[in-house]
Amino acid sequence: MIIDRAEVIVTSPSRNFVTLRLTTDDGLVGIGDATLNGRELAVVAYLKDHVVPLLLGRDAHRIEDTWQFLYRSAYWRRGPVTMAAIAAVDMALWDIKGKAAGMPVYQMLGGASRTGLLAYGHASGTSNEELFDSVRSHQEQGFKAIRVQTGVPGLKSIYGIASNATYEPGSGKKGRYDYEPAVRGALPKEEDWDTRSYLRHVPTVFEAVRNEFGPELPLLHDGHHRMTPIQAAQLGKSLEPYDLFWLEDCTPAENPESLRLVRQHTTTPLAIGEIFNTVWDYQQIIREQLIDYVRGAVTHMGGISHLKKTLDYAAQYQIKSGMHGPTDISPVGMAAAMHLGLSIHNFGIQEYMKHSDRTNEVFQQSFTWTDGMLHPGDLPGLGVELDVDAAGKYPYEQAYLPFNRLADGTVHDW
Ligand code: EZ4
Ligand code: CO
Repeated sequence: MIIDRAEVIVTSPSRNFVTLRLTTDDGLVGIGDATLNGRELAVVAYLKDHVVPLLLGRDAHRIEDTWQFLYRSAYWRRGPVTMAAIAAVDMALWDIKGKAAGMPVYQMLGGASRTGLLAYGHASGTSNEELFDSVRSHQEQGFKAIRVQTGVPGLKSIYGIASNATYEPGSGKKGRYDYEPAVRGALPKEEDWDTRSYLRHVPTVFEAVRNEFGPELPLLHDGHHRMTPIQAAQLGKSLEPYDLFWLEDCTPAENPESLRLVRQHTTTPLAIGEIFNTVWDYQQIIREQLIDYVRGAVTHMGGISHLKKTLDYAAQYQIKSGMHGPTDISPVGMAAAMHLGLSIHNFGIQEYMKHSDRTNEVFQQSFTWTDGMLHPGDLPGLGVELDVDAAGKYPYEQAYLPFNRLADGTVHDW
């Protein structure tokens, strides 16, 4: 089973996606997600110029050896571009192995450890009424756990709030925060930020949500790296009465020491790592039990093989998975997350945002969504097919994530 074709396919149905497609000499096709939001073409170049030539002629069965070869032979290690490229190769090879074996990938990872994956959706609003509507609409869609993001009085525009986002053209649907459709353009959009206003306002919103929806509903919140350690400690403490499932990215992720300080002050569970790339980024915070959930994505953590190693390590410390699942993870990356999540023992929760109809036209999927639970389905491999003709209708368009400035113009973490 020799890899005799490797193509990199860029498509932008509602946002940009990068897919690696491998074909073997016996005609099996595997696909992997290499999407790095806002920096997509860097991964395309890495794959086309430096990975594709190394793959041709290799045995498609040798997933671990190919991973180690791509990681170690480059000399330059880690980083989002390299690890997204390796992730795509890893996913595509698991897809091929599944098809060769006639088994869904989760079966090859040890089989199902549960019947389905609890998933959380994203509710948001600039006012409490709008937020409550959004929570209700997510409950109507079946979500049993909900992330809550709120506008802050005095701030014009905050990432994560639906009403600030563009609307799906012609759909009549309310805007979504996640920029699907992505905000196309040559420059990132600038937003404003004030941490003190945020820290004052957020606990009042969680109190209102608990009063409205009761104590049972699991609630999550994403701090999006905006706080200093002591501010994060303050927020974690002030949210304790509202029993959060997790507080995500409370401080910038580069400095693991920050989390020690946060931990000393609050029992609010912490989730970290959507921008991490390797087990080494997690090593200290897992060993010192500074987090409760690993947020890494299969797409950005070197694929199924490497994220599984990370999650197995975390399992020793009772730390669970909370894999990143925004719409900038393609349906291929989401399927990989579902196979991994179904098989590991220490699954926690899966982030899930529905892709647009156009994205679903390009990526034909077999996962199911039943009563708030995801399941990857039982087709051999990952269970996702890329319609190359449909993909070709939507060429790449430059799009950026937004960024923050404080009132005095200082660039802030966001
Ligand atoms: O900002 O996916 O938890 N989810 C998030 C996301 C990320 C984007 C980055 O590409 O924080 O919305
Ligand atoms: Co996040």
